Order: sequence, then C-alpha cells, then structure tokens
Amino acid sequence: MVVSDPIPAEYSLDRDCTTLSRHVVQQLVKTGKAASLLAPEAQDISAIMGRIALAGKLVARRLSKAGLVENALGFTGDVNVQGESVKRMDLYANEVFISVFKQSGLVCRLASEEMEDPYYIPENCPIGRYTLLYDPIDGSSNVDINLNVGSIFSLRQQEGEDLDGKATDLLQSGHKQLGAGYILYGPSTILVYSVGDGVHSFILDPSLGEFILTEESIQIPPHGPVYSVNEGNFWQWEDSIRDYTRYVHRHEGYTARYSGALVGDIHRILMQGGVFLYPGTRQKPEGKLRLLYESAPLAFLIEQAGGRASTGTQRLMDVIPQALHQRTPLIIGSQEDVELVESFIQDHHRRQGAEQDG
Ligand code: P6P
Repeated sequence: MVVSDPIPAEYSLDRDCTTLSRHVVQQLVKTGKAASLLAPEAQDISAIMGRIALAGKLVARRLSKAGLVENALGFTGDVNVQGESVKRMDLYANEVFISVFKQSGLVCRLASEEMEDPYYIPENCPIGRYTLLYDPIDGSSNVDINLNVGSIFSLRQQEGEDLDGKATDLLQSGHKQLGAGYILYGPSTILVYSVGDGVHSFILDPSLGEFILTEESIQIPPHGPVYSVNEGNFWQWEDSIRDYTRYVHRHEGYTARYSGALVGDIHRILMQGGVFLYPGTRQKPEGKLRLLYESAPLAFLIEQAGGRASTGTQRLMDVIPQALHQRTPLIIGSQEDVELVESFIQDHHRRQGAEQDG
C-alpha cells in the first residue's frame, strides 16, 4: 500500500508550481492579448516578466548583504539626471536591469530614472520590440538604514524606428502600457504586477529561488484609514492640500503612515486602503515623482485593483508626457479617498474662479 506522505499545508504543490512566468502567460490569454499559451506575444511578455523577476532576485540578494559588502552602500559622489545624489545601490540595480535583458532578444530599449537617455540593446531590436521603463531602486535613501525600498517597472511596445535615439514614441499616455508592477524589498521580497487583467502578487521563496503566487486579483478597499504624505512640506502646499490635511487631522478614522519610499507606501495602501499624496508645491507645482516610470505604472496597477490615480485635476493615466523624465503631482489609492482630496482641489478652484469673477 502506498502511503502518501502528507504535504504540509504551507507547501501546496499547485501553488508552488504557479510560477510567475506561467501565470503571466495564463493572464495574457485571459485578456485576449495572446491567442494561445504558445503565442509569441505571450511567450515574450512572460519571458520579460521572468527577467524582471531575475533582476528582483539579484537586487534582493545585494540588499540582504549590502551591510557586509564593501562599497555596496553610500553615495557614488555623482549626481543623476534628476539632480539627486546617486547611491551605489541605485547604480548597481540600474546595471542589473540592463544586464538581465542583454542577449535576451526581448527588450531593445531601457529608460531609467538613473539614465538621461534610454539605453539601447541594438542586437535585440530586430526581434524584441519592447521597452522597459523602470526606477531601479525607489526610495534609496532607505537603503543605508535597512528600511524597505522598491523597484518600479512599466512595459511598452516600441512604435516606429526611433532613429534619432530620443525615444519620442514613449511620450504617450499611460494607456500605452502593456503591463506594470513593482518589487518590494522588505521582510519578504514581493513582486506585484498586472498585464491588464487584475493585480497579482508573488513572494520570493528563497529556498526555491522562485516567486510564488500569493494573491490573485487584489482589490483595493474603496476607503481606508491611511493617508500617506510628507507633512514636512505643509507650508509649501497649495491651500487645497493644506485644507485636506486639516480635515483628516480633525476627523476620526484617519492615520498617517509615510516611509519615504513610494513602493512600500503604495503597497500598504493597495492592501489596506487609503491615499498616497505627493502634490506639487508652490515652488515646484509639477511635484517630485516621475511620470513615466513611477506614477504611470503605479496608476496602471491601482486602477486595475479598482482604485484611482490622478494629478489632482486629471486622471493620471491620461497625462501625456512632454519629456522622458517629466514629473507629476500624484494622488493615488482608494477611490473614495482620492476623490476626497480632489474635492478639496475642486472647491479651491471654484473659490478662486468666483474671486476672479467677483
Ligand atoms: P520626500 C524617494 O526619493 C521618492 O522618490 C519616493 O520613493 C518617495 O515617495 C519620495 O521620493 C519621498 O520624497 O520629499 O518626502 O523625501
């Protein structure tokens, strides 16, 4: 008689065999973006997600040892295109994403927060017509103090030949994204993605070296208690955002959470509900966060999870960038909480209009 050794509940085989690549292919067929599991577009995007997962594993490994490895932490002494001091981890992660796509025949252009112009992999271009836009390490100020950081990615299809090397075909709205996601490097390494049919999360099982499916079709609560904003900027904000802040200070049921790293703050809101704000200031009305590789991919995800993302006055996904590193104000999260912030902005504009008419 064969005695089947009971498999402990936490190791369900079906779940452990739902690897990221297999899940992506299934998703693409479900969304109709691929005719079959073996269709080239399904295999390509699945392979791209597999390479992104490999990049996540390499970055997670480096982060876990950063404190023990010479010259892994701290600053390089350079300043990036954003005018920000570059951390060694920023550069490492940026190189990792480039390296995993070399000889892949998949992605022929990479646009990153860390590079003024896109990086081309010409040998891939005849085959792979995809462009990866990414923030290799978002929140890198947290790296040296062992707090959570993340990578954000967005996948687009190249349009035209880009002969001038300026990638102007990328200057289109967020609706052009084929998929988007983030990797959160925390107590666990979590990869969250969507290719247009819901948001799904995977946790890296270090013993397997695989991202294992943990949650499918994540839905953000319509309302949540968290508001996530750097209140140190209060005196630089427009009156509308100050009025919103005073409202949540004075009403029960709100709590402030802000880590200084976008991916962790967004993940909390995706899972528990609430709103994240990085509004413009009087000096910088365009805000701080970048549109193409931070706000647009997160807006894609949050909308797929039933949430809302805006600049405060416009749906974030509709914004058409004028430049690769364009910044944008970002208000993102639960439908009701984003709408509450927008209502303060609309009221403020109405009052301004009335005063001007008055
Ligand atoms: P501040 C990190 O530099 C980042 O780009 C995001 O990860 C984060 O949400 C934001 O900037 C924090 O900016 O001005 O509050 O320190």
